[in-house]
Amino acid sequence: MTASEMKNAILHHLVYTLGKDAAHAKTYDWRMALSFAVRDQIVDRWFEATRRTYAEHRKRVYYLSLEFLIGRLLKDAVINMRLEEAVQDALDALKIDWHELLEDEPDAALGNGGLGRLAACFMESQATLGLPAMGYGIRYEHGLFRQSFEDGRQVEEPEDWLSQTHAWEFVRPEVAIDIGFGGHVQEIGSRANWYPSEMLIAMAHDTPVIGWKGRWGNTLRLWESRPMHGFDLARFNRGDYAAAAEPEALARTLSRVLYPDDHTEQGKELRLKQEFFHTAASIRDIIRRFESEYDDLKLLPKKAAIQINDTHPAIAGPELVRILHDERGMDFEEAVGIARNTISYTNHTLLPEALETWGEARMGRLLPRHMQLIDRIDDLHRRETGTGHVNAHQDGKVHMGTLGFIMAHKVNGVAALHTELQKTTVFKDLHELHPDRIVNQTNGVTPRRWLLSCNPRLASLITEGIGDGWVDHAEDLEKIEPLVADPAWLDRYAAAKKANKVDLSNWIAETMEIGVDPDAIFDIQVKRIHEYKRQHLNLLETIAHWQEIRDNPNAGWVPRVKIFGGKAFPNYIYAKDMVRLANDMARVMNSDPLTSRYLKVVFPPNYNVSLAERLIPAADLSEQISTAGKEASGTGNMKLTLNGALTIGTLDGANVEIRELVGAENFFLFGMTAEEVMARRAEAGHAARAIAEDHRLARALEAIRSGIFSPDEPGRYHSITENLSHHDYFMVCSDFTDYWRAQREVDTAFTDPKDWARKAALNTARAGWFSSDRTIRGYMKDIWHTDAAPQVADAAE
Ligand code: OX2
Repeated sequence: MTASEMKNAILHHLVYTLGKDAAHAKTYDWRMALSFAVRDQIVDRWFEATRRTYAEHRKRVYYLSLEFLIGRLLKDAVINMRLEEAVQDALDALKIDWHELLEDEPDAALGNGGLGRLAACFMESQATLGLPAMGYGIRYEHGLFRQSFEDGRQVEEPEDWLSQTHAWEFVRPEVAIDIGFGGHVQEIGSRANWYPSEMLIAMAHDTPVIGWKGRWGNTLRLWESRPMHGFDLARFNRGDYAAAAEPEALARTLSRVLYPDDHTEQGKELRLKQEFFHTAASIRDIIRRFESEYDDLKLLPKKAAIQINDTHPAIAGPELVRILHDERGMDFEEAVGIARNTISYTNHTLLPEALETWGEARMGRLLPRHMQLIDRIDDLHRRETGTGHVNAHQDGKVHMGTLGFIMAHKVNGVAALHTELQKTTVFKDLHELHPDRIVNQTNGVTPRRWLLSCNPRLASLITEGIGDGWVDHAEDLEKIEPLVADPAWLDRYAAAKKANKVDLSNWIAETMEIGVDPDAIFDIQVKRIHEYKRQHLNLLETIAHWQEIRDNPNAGWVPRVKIFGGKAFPNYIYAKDMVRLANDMARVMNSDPLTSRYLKVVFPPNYNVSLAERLIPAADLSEQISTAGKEASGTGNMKLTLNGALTIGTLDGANVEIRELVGAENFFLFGMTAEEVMARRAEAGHAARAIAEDHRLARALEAIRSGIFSPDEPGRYHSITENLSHHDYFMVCSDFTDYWRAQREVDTAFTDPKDWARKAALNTARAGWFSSDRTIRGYMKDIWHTDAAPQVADAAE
């Protein structure tokens, strides 16, 4: 597409789709017009992919996830369709600022963190690889809350990305699926009819997901809940206005908000209803699509693979059995076999508090037939394995992890260490019964968004050196290794990083009124705020460092900017205290004339995908400091590595694999191993001992206690200091000394800029394996048993 064709397309949509005259068009109108013009380019390719999938009777992958953290879509679409030049030139001709349009797009935050972002990267990689696939999620009216700070405290406000038209979706009123809850069951022999007492409708909204060079397009289908019976006109006419609207309001609440929990199990009825709503609509849609092509349900595992993203859609097993057995008349055992061979389950966490359970009473009331089927599935599983002690329904609860495991042919962990720990902890008994079921698929991230799009300076330097093959064969990044030996090239690598840091410094100055030195170490910890991720370990080290600088302000310190980003679950008081402490520290330290040249603390609010795209390219140091054994994988760690940040980290999650690939000498390792953590935790008084043995740690804790950071309320952080001194389940104190040592190694390494740049470039060169393309290929081979389709011709540049 030429620039002038693009310009005409934009103007056409401005006038005929948006009904706006160019003379009065605002940023929003131009952005929408551009989005529609770009979307037009995608649609034919998307259709072509669908046509081929049907014509060739290909197996489909269905990715069921309660979260898709997709972020903004415009730049992604422009880049993958290779329309950047045409768009730039067209907008120049129209005198419209491209960056202003990009910033105007709402950030679709239909997820909490890594789990949801992984789903989004997977959608993009599936499209890039030409794998016929469909993502199923919920079209939350309000995504993850918007975070702001008031006096340093986190304040949550509703996020409303849908208050404007969503440019990328197509509404499918004809794809409307009935969903029931409650009611009673009438058993007829082994089978049953379920008569729900409450009904609503799931309506589909489709967003095309286009792969690199437009070679393939898949669909992200998001369900919106709608009332089965609309508005009650009779009541309205009687003047009962509120009651007339009530059924509608109730039905719509199901897709109203995303639960803002990352790792806490939410024992809320509405959450269970959301899960069933999402899963039942998706399963019914999958069956409908299957039956439009085939008439033998026994073929289902050959033609469809259903991946459930954590346990949230784990009711898929019983629901599929219910359809096959109760509705289609298939023998029960055969139905379980078919369901199991179709479904596979990804586990993302070992934290006990995050493993979902539902009380049998609630489950029995909302899903009476499913409750019966779960008992029969347990019964069959006991007979199959000759054991009595592993049940999904146990101790008055339904354990969704066990249910997911029993109803899947493969269960996967998300990093090598996590998968091994699964076998010895959460799924120990199940693993002994089914030793071939657990497999590993180490996570990955899409290099299109997380390098090509977010870091154009580095991306073009790489492409200039080795061509653009790395974009869809990220392992090719290793071809830059020979360039790393060339001092001139390394200077350019360092210059690209520096320029990104200058951009970020300017943004921080403009938006937060904090001046930071672009030559300082940009030390970044961005992720959900949680004790296991240990932002407080970082904060304590920051305090200790600040104190040492104050002791001796002229000792030639290596300047640092500590950058934090992340949201705390609204009910997680401890995590919110950590946020406030960081902000209180920032206030005190940034205005300290003795230290502020050397140390700044910056916590931009509302961390989301777009902010990640801004921060990550500017990072020198990536903080991956979770208690070993607790972070299943991490994916931010991969994005930062790819963008040339060196990691300071524990042997946890994918850090282990990152370190192996980039080389131990290019990684700052510290802390106990998962095994050591378990042993140390068993020792009484471990925290007190660690504090007694490290005067820096003791002094940092004392500073918090003294109220230096909260003079108006000295006891503000009592719960943090008390917890760390006496309990410290996440081993902050026991890992502090080694963390301090590693941080000083970082300082020393940074004083040799050439060697630092070399290490950083080697991180980029060796991070290609962490592409989600590699991960998806792994799922295709080991779990889905499916091939990619021959792709549509490349979109020309
Ligand atoms: C996250 C995990 O905490 C993180 O380690 C992992 O990288 C990510 O999932 C993607 O696999 N909710 N979020 C996660 O797990 C749960 C549960």
